[in-house]
Amino acid sequence: MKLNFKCWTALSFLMIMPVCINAQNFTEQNLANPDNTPAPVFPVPNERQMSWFETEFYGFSHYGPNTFVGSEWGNNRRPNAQEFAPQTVPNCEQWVSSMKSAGMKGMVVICKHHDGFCLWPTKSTDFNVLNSANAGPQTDIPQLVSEACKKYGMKFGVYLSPWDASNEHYAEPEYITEVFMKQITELCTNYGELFEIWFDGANGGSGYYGGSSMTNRTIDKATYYDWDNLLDSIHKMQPNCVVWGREFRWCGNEDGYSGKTCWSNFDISEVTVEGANNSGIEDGLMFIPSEVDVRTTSKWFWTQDDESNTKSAERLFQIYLESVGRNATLIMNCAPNTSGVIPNRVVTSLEGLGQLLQTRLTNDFALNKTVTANITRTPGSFAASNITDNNKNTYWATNDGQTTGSFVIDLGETKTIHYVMLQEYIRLGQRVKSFTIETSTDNATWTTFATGTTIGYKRIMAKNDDTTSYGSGQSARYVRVKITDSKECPLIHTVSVF
Ligand code: FUL
Repeated sequence: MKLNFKCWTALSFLMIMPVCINAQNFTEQNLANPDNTPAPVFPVPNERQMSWFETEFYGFSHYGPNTFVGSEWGNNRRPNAQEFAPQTVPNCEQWVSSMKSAGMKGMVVICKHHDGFCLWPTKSTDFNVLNSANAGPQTDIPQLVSEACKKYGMKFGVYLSPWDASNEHYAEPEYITEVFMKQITELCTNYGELFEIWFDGANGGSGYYGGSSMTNRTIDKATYYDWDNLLDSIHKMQPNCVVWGREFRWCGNEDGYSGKTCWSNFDISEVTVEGANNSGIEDGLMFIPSEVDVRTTSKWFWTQDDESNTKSAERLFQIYLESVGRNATLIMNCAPNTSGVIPNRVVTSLEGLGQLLQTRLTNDFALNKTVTANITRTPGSFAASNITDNNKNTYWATNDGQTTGSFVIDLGETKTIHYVMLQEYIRLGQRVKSFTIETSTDNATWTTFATGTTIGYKRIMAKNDDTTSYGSGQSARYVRVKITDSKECPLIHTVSVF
């Protein structure tokens, strides 16, 4: 009797089990979703943001009257277009080729800084190159840079300061309709495709260089520029252009780092909160990823003295790890001098950075290597081998509700490794909250390489997350990544080992 009962119990278990397995595995598969694609975890990026993220690293160039008088913000001078006095038309090809040598994939050109001087022949104000000195009137900076970008296969973007410290209409509605919007329209229609438009958040309050006769120069930043309509207008003219402050955010500092925890999720109302800018907001409702802006020297505009502050290639590499390697993009300033070129010292550091990126982050030991996961989403095409197939559109996933999982990459032979790069399939939302990387030479004894929190578009982990030096690395034939917490099932599209 006892035996029979046991038999029945076992039999019923066996009969029920396939149903349970089906119930677990087929949750997301239905007629509308035959591929069992995981449901998105919102917010998710738009196409513009995806291709902006993939640009990863690009430059900008603070250049204008400030270059010739050695100031950063105009310093309350009366507007004088003659201060912009290049002896020859600047060599914008040299700007772009130097940036390319560093590994950059695009350039954002300063078209108007806070002083209000327009580096192109705009119809919106007389304070522009046409009234400048020497070769100034022949100098249409966005034109020259966009041509150079085309020639060197680089993306092209523009920086336009909303704050205009010299325009007499600033702080009045006329400035938006008759000046700012006209400038945006000229830049969006005359120079080809833009990938990014940068609107600086700086606002110097009363800051009218003409001085005391003008009062009431302060504005309400949240409403004055009519951001929502501005965004629509820009996208009508430039559908592939991401807009500063709305589609990407300032990282919260100008020292070249994003938070180790860095969510692309954010809320517009937090745009000015420094800490939030740096780490994002885990449950933020909008996808507004981080952009790190940094100088190659210590000032935004060139001065002779500041050349001695040029950062070394190693320091720039560290900045790269702490920005691109922390789920942000990196925009690096390379200020041209009065001769219209980026100084040699800066070029040397840029080239050095390009070489470091080449030698340290291109030879992927994991490419096409075998990957074994402890759990894989079924049915569907979510195999662990997707992680090393060099295809950004395939990914490994776990089943719904399974917020942890691990996989082992077999490098085939023991290597000395310095960096592990991880990428989530963020088209379906950023998910991972914590992970651990371990290595082994025998697939039995494991040593921790590094632990981290968020991954996002890209996370590059150095040993012990120490970005300060290249170090001696760690011996590894097997690399194990454990996702220890995630908002929903983790989706990992690539892991590279260098
Ligand atoms: C800041 C500006 O005030 C600096 O002059 C520079 O343009 C930098 C990129 O952004 O907020």
